[in-house]
Formats: sequence, C-alpha cells, structure tokens
Amino acid sequence: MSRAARGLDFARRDVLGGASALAALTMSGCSPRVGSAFTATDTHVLDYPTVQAVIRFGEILSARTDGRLSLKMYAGGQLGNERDTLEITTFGGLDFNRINLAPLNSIEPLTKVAALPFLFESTAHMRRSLDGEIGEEILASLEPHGLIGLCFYDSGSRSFYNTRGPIRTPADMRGLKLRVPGSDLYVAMVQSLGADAVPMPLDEVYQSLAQGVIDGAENNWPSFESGKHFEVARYYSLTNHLLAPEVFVMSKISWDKLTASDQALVRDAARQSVPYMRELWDRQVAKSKAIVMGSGVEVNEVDPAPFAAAMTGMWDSFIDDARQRNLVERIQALRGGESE
Ligand code: GTR
Repeated sequence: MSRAARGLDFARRDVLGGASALAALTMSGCSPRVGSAFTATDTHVLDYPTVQAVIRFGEILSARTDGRLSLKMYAGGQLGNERDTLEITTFGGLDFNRINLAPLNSIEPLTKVAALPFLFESTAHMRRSLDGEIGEEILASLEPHGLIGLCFYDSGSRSFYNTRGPIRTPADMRGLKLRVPGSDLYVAMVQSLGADAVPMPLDEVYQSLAQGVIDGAENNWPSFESGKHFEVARYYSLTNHLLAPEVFVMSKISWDKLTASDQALVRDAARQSVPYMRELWDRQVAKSKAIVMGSGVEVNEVDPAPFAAAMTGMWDSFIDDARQRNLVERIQALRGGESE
C-alpha cells in the first residue's frame, strides 16, 4: 500500500447518510454528502499560495453549506509526491489535489499545450488564455482520466538555478545535470539546451543539490525559495522559459457521489479561490525574491531569444494532433495584449 493510502483512513468516509439520503440516492443517483471532511493534498508547505487557496476553497464550501461540506488539507507533500497522490486521486483515495501540469502531461495530451516553453509571453497572456474557453477545454480533457479539472492557479515563470555558475546562453548549460519534473516534455526541453535532464520528485531536489547528484533545476521564485533550494544553488538565471500553470482537480469518483447542486457549489467555490490565490501569489513572489536576493544568490538577467529558439524547436514532437494544434493557435492569437 502506498505511503499516502496508509496515512488516511479511507474506510471512515461516509458519503451516504441515513434513510432519506438513501431515498434520494434511489431517485437521483446520488445524495447530499454528509459526514467526514473531503481530503485534499498539495506538495507545498502550509503557507504557500496554492495551499492557502485550497484551504480558502474549503472554507467557502463550509460556509455555504453550514459545515455540511468541509475539507482537510494535507500539505507539505506529507501524503507523497505529485505523481503518487495524483494516482490515488484518480482511484478516489483522495478527493482533491493541487498539482502542476507536468504530472498530467503523460496522461492527457492537451495538458502539454499549456506546458510548452515560451508559449505564454506573460502572466497576463496565460490568464487571458486559460480563464476562458481554452482553459475550460483543457480542464474538461481530464475527465476521461478520472479527474475533474476545477481551475488553474498561477505559477509565475520558471527559470534555471544551479550550483556552478550563471547561465547566460544555452552554451553555459552544456553538460549540467538538471532536475526536471517527471514529464517527457520537460526532459526534452532541458535536452534541447544541451543539458542532462534528471526527472525527480520535488521533495528530493534539496538533498540532491546538496550531495551533488544534480547541478541544478528550474522553478519559479516561490518554489526556489520555499524548498530552500537557494541555500545550495547560488545562481539563478532568469530564462523565464515556462509559465505552465498549477491545476486544482477533484477525483471523478468523489465527484460522481455529489448531487448536482453540490457539484455546482464545488465548481463555484474553486472559481472563487482563484483571485484570492493570485493575490497571495503576487505577494509571495515579492517575498521570495527578497529572501533569495537578501541571501546573496547571484541573480542574472538573460536574453531569452537563443533559449526560445532552442526550446520551441521541440514543440512539434509534442504537439502532434489537431486539437492540440488548434489550442496552440488560439493561445498564440491572444498574444500582444497588456502584459505583466
Ligand atoms: C512547482 C509546482 C509544484 C511542482 C514543482 C515541481 O512550481 O508548484 O506543483 O510541480 O514545481 O517542479 O515539481
């Protein structure tokens, strides 16, 4: 049994409550949920914006149902890494999960679109694209895989950091061993720059940097800071190559047990947590930057052009069906507006 499954008493979950619920079940196929709290998990620590946003989501649910629906958050990766908890979520062992797009790349081709390097030109462009129909299509594509995509959260932009020296051009990356999340797309992205890609869960990165198993990794300011990677990797080079968003999902098995009105409530509460998350995110980026810079990490600006030239070359190997191409074109058509 997995670490996560051992950590929870799933048998305790009480989805149906008493005779009236049973009657409702007979009539509608499902009943109002009563009893134990929903479970949710996130790889990040408790004060991270994604975790706080999901907690806020739970508070909204609870307030709107007088406590009938509530949520218990297992933060800090205590139930396992994203890949493992995602699997448990698809089997209904966890109700909610906040993950990055990366672990979904091998499951659903449409998620690769929003994880393409240099596709989004700014956070504003990413939001503009994913807040509307394009985002809805990507979220809906998760359903056949046992997941209900509820909303996207911000994740800023990812850049490379390492223990060796500043990266200014792709040539500086040659031979570096760089950790990536477990996604073929990320592997190809790093290889296209001449570095060696080492897929690894996030919670192993600090130790691997400290022991020299890897030379570096890539991530946004808050993850670089909150995972303490900056204490070991003292060079952060602002390639800003990726603005792949975070995703908040629900297990379809848990979803199917809800009444239609509870489902609508869940969707609405998730949507309401997005502006809150963005507010926390902007504050967190500023705070993480200050901590990292204050610690003396050498941060350098980078001309993105040669990185973009190398990395967009691998798009074609991942965008190979008409639906993906259509989404890429629609996202590109939204370029050029106000940026952030
Ligand atoms: C973070 C993201 C996590 C995880 C992590 C990683 O930015 O919030 O969900 O995907 O990156 O690199 O594994």
